[in-house]
Amino acid sequence: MGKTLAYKILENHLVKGELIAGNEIQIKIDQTLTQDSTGTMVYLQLEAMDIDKVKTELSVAYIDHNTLQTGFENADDHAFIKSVAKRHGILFSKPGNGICHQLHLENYGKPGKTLLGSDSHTPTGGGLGMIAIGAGGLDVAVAMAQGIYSVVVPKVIKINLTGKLRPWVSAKDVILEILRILSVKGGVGKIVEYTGDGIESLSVTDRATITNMGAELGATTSIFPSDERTREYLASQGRENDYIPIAADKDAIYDEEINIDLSSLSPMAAKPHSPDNVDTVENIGKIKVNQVAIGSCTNSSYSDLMKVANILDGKSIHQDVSLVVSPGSSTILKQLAKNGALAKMISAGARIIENACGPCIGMGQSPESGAVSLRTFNRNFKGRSGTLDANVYLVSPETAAISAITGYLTNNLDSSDILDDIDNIIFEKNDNFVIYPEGTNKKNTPVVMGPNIKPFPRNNSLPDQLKITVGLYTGDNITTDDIMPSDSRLLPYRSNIPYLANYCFEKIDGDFANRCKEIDSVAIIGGENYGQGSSREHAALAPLQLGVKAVIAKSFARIHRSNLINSGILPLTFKDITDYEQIELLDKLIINNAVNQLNNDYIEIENITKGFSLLAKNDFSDLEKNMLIAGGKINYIKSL
Ligand code: MIC
Ligand code: SF4
Repeated sequence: MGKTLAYKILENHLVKGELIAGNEIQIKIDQTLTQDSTGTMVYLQLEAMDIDKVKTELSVAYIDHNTLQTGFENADDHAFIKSVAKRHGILFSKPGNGICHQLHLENYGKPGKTLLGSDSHTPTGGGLGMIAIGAGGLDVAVAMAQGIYSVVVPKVIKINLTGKLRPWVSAKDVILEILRILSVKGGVGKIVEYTGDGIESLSVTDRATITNMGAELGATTSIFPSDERTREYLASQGRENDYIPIAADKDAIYDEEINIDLSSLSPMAAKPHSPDNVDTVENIGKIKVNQVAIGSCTNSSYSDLMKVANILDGKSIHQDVSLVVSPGSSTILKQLAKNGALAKMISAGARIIENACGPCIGMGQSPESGAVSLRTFNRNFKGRSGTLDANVYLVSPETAAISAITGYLTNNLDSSDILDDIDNIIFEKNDNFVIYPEGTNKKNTPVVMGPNIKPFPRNNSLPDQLKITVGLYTGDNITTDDIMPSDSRLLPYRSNIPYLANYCFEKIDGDFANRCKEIDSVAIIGGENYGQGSSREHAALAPLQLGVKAVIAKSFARIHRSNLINSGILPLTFKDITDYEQIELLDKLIINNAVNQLNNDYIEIENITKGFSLLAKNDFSDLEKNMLIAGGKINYIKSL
């Protein structure tokens, strides 16, 4: 029987377990990446594991999220990460070098390898034919310390692409169409694998746009084969030696199949406030636009920005629009500066901002009250732009640029304007933004720790009787941005969980943190896909700080579920989802014989206030049970 590409790479990296969908396996991790807003926790945890050198082939620490240094906090975090990187043989990418995923694609990703990153958009690397998975920080720290990662084998969906995109339609429209079909939970427990004649016409950066936003499907990862286009891309980055061809077998069996004819697609947009709320630009109509933001790890490649520069060439940005552009990397910015593309954008009235995540994570450029903001980013969750009443639409670079000129959401399909093909160029590299770890070691490099860096909270082992009170009752698709909001005000406190915890669920229920302080042990009730979005383990650590011991939900997003378990918080799934309706805020719940019940098929929870019992599924692997009993992953590792 033929094999999928995903399973071929997993098989090559199998350390323990059987490669059957639903089984837990351990795989060897070749590379890791961290960024600064999750990185401080990762490196505090790595230090707690007391290792000498990392066990991976390559580990990179990027600084790209918290680059707005309005106080000492962010710069202190950068200095901390730099010192730990030196101690353990980790490559350090300085602020200003660019966005982690774009940089990793350009410089380090390799077909056939595995990459684990403490950022949910790590699957960007799938555009190069690697298995690139986003995970919680502790899982990445363990992967650095031990070189392995435990994962439940996902099913594999095949997306068969045929035909060729029309001018003004781009890779972003492909992934928006897939989000329209599958929704933000359609990829949970799955790897999305792309095949078909259509992929030949997609460059590696187009493919990376598609695999990047596979995160929004909830997928474990997404992957394209490595082919001639991959070789071309690696050669343009001066890395042709890293090329190997790799693809699925012709007769590979998939769990599901979707066919998409690229030539039938039109420009699309994800409407407020979810990446799967997708329609065509034409159907949405000519809405007036206040802000256009181009960049992020989804759409900040050289070819994306060259298209933008060519569309803006000789034109003027509409007087009511603020256009901001953040290039993906220093190499791209340098190239745009040298070939005159940057001048074209500036002449048109674009604001060029730092090569960093910036507005994508609310680090500046929040739009005006009630604004319509078109963004080439990957998430449009309510409030993420930093303006609670903004309406954010996710679009392609082409749609963003033309709309910035007209001042309204524009589909330029019928125009006679031709978009030039972007030539393949050889990028000029320099290493001035990178610190290599050679020649340093743990003994001669002290950890540098500013006053804002506080120890992370640790849980206690699971008690035999768990008495919990419902501290929050939420609905479907709660995001990690809802749980632990992130913007320029809160991001500087990513290393200070006690402070950050005061803002937990702030946008949904401003009383939550104070309520928790009145309750001993807290339970949260959630709907479907609880914890979708970011990999930030702060969405587990802040609740842990507030005494949350269990989340009972209809279903969970993959990374957040792992983060809860790593923190020793029980993520329990309703056996019968009608029980969700029977629970109310402040109900008192008891789980008797909690430890023993982890051996049963279902876990019984008594609702003392309402006088009934409900069942939760016991869907934990043996390793997960051990971590829950120990009160989290670090406690478990230390107990071995
Ligand atoms: C995001 O896009 O939400 C982030 C910010 O990159 C997060 C990581 C974080 O919260 O630090 C992610 O996607 O994992
Ligand atoms: Fe940065 Fe935005 Fe990408 Fe997250 S999604 S890594 S914040 S650019």
